[in-house]
Amino acid sequence: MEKFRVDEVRTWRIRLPYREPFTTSFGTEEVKETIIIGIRSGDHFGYGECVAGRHPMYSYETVDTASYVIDRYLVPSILGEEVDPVSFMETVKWIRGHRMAKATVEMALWDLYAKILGKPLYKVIGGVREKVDVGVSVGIQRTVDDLIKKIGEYLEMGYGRIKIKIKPGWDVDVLRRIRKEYPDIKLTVDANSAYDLEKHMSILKALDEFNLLYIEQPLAYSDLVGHSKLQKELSTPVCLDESITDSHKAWEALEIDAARVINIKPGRVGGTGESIKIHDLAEEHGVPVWMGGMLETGIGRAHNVSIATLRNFKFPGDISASERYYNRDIIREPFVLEKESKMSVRKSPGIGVEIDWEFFSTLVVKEKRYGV
Ligand code: OSB
Ligand code: MG
Repeated sequence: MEKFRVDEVRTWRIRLPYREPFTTSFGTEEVKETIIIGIRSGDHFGYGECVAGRHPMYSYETVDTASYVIDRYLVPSILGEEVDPVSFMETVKWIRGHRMAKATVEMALWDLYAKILGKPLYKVIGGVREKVDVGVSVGIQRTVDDLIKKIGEYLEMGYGRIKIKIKPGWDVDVLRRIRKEYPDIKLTVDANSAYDLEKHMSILKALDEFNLLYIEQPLAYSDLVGHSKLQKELSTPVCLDESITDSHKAWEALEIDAARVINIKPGRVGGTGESIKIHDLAEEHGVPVWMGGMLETGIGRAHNVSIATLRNFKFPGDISASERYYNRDIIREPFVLEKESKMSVRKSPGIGVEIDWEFFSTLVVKEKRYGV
């Protein structure tokens, strides 16, 4: 892999309200607060986006811890240095965890690397398709009627796979209603760790009757053995999301049959390189993967679409159109849903999107520049 010199790094903390609040079993988010990083080598810029939330609910990382790790450790490790995305991850291996912070930088380096080569990122990493299958993740609603209406709207727009967020008390009855209205749609559920193996086994077993593609992250993020035990009781595949923090965890889960499907979020696992490792490991175990989402802006979304072109991405991703998340995206050409519930990867170099700087500048709450 050809190395390049990092001449300048800029970070922007931005705040952008979601079109509507997004509720999961762990809480409600109303505003995207994130870090966009821009890394320059000569005339080329690569961009990355942090997926950490404002509060440590989905992960221990937050936008503040990521900001700290990026400023204190990651930027100094690349500034003025000859790097590539793989060597960067080697260099910062000694920093334990903080994979969302690392991914922010690593993914910007991939974008930059591909731009220097003058090739689209998906080609550089060996993607095999130009359009990826996508779906939509629907948050917990005020009432079941509201949820049914919301699902109806997304189906109307053309989304071919619906994922709903569940938690104890918002599960079996809700699914029964959905299946009554929509017996044949591709349907999945995501519990974000809301269930307990001992306490909720009967509810979890009852999920088997709804013909779900998989059940995402029912138990605690640290509980691989629990998921393996649960899988023995269920015919529906268990899918892991927040449990899979890196490729080693993926290997552990695969070895003990704790995950028959894996949700890969590059921003969660340390970036593109680690995502490819998990993708390959899962494939060796005969396990399909799909692209998760963290309500990203167009920058993170462009990375996710590029990576979802890899061979073993077999289920539709949580990659929806820009307008599903935001009234206005930070990129010039927002992502749109195409026919047959697909989304196109960009063909220009790198992740192939351009920031809409005029709009972007109105969202910036803090800006930093590091020069050589
Ligand atoms: O568990 O997949 C999740 C959003 C924030 C935090 C966790 C999750 C999600 C989603 C959103 O489900 C998926 C998307 O970006 O469309
Ligand atoms: Mg999830």
